[in-house]
Amino acid sequence: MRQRQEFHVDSTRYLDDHGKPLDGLPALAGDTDRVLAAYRNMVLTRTFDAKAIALQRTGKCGTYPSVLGHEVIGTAIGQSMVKTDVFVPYYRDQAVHMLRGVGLREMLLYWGGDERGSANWENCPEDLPIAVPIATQCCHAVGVASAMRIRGEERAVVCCVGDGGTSKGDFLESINLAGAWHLPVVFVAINNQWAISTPRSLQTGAETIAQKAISAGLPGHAVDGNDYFAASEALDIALERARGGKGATLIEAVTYRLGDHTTADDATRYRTAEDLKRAWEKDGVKRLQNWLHDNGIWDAEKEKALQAESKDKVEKAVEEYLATEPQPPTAMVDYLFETLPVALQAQRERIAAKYRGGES
Ligand SMILES: Cc1ncc(C[n+]2csc(CCOP(=O)(O)OP(=O)(O)O)c2C)c(N)n1
Repeated sequence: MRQRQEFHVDSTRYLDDHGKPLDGLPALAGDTDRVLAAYRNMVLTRTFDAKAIALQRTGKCGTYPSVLGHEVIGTAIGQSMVKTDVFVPYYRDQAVHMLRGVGLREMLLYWGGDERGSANWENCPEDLPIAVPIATQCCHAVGVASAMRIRGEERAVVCCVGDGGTSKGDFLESINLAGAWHLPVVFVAINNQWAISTPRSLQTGAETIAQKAISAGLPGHAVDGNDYFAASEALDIALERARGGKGATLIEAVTYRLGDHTTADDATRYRTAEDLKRAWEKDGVKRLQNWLHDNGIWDAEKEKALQAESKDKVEKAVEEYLATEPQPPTAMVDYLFETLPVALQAQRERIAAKYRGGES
C-alpha cells in the first residue's frame, strides 16, 4: 500500500516587487551561472515576443499569442527540466521552448503556419507539439507519463495549462488520473488572471487553482510566477519527486498576462489601464534584473550588451524565417496522420494536381 499523501496548498515568494529578498533565499540563488542564464533567456524571450507581434502587424506572421508576463515561469520550467523529460506545451510557452532548443526561426515558422516549426527533432524529439485546443494536452501528458511509469523510467513530464484551461474536464480528469496512478507528471497552471476576456474571479469559485490538486490527491503549490527563485524551487522539487517515483504535483504560477490575448485581441476592451499598470509593477524580469544589480552581478553595460545581442539573434532568425521557401499546399494535410485516410487521399491528389497546374 502506498503511503497517504500530505495534502497542502501553500504559496511561495522570495523577492518583493523591487527584487529585494523578503526573508532568505533558496540555495539555487547561489548558482550565479544558472541565475544569469535565466535572466538572459527572459530578455531573449521578451525581445522575440515584441518582434513576433511586429511581424504579425505587418502581415509577415499569423495570429500570435504574446508571452509577455510568462517569461519567468517559462524560464524556470525550461531550466528545471532535463533533456530526457518530456514537455507538453500549450501556446504561450515560448520561454520554455527557447530552453528546450527550439530555434527562433522554427518558432516563427510555426506561428507563420508552417508545420516544420512544430518539431524539435534534434534536441528534445519526444516533446509534444503545441496544443491550441484548451487543456487537451493534459490528457496527452498523463498518457506519456503512464508510458514512462510502465517502462520504469526515471523521467518526468511537464504539462502547462492556463487558468481557464483548469476549468475543463480534460484538466480535472488528467490530474485525477495522475493522482490515482501515481504518475510522473508536473502540471503547471499558469494563472495569468485572464482567459481571453474572462477574469480569474469568474473562472472558478475556488480560492486558488492550486487547491484543485487536493481533489486529485496531489500536492498543490501556489507560487509567485514572477518570482524566479520561488518558481524554480517549486519546479526542482516537483520534478525530482516525479522522477523519483513519488508521483505528480500541481503548481499554480500566479502572474499576469501583460499583452493582449493574441494579436487578434484588444485587451483594453475588458481591463483597465490601472490594473495593467499595477501588474507591470510586479514584472518578474525587472525584479530579477534589480536583484542581479543589487548583488553586483549585473550593470548597465552588461544590460546594453545583452539587449543588443538578443536583438541580433532575433533579427537573424527573422531573416532566415522570411527566406524560408514555403511548402507546397499539400503540406496542409501531410502533417495530420501517419497514414493519410482514404477520404483525404483524394483531396490531396486534387490539391497536388492544382498546384502542379499552377492554379492559385
Ligand atoms: C477547446 C477550446 N475551446 C475554446 C478555445 C478558444 N480559446 C482560445 S484561448 C482561450 C482562453 C484560454 O485561457 P487560459 O487557459 O487561461 O490561457 P491563456 O490564454 O490565458 O494563457 C479560449 C477559450 C480553444 N482554443 N479550445
